[in-house]
Amino acid sequence: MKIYELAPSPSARRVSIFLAEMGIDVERVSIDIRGGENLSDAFQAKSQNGLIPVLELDDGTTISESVAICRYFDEAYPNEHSLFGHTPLEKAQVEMWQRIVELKGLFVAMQAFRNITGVYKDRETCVESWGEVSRQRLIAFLPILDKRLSESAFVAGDTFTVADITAYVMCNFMKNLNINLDDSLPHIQAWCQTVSQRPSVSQQ
Ligand SMILES: N[C@@H](CCC(=O)N[C@@H](CS)C(=O)NCC(=O)O)C(=O)O
Repeated sequence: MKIYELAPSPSARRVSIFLAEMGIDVERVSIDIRGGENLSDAFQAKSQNGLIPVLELDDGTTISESVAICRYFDEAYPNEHSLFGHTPLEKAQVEMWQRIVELKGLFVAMQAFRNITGVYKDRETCVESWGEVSRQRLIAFLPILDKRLSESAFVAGDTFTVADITAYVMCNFMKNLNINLDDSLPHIQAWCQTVSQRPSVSQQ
């Protein structure tokens, strides 16, 4: 089994933190995405979306999309971590927050970065003004997350879940957009401090 990735990239980090939480070690193959290695025929044959990360199982089956990869490990390795929730209600709440943080936060941050910097202009049309709009949308989402974290210790409830991994990766990625967690976001600040001390995060 192997994971094709670029370790510091946000999507690869989501999987790495998840696997560290689970205590699972998987061989990694580094892909030079900025150099376009993911555009090669060899990589495209493995990846359903042309992006990293990709999990390749021993029988050659491949799985793209970071959350799908995390779900595979959660289901295939019976565990008590409940990173996707345990009860029907918890599972729904984790899914809800995971989707909210991804669609209003991390995905928007990635769009802002790609369009403002033009980092992938060799493969897509970049619109700087759309990047700026995305950056503002991300800033507008932060008070929503802060309010949520004033209500519960973690994003989806009382325990650390995959939704926290997505939110933490998003908060870390924001520095690439010159967005800081200022004092108007005290609950995100405190939660970030807590999450940053987890071995799955601090030891990578
Ligand atoms: N929704 C996907 C996003 C994957 C993604 O955007 N990967 C980026 C790195 S973070 C990538 O491969 N970029 C290379 C490219 O766009 O050509 C996931 O969660 O796996």
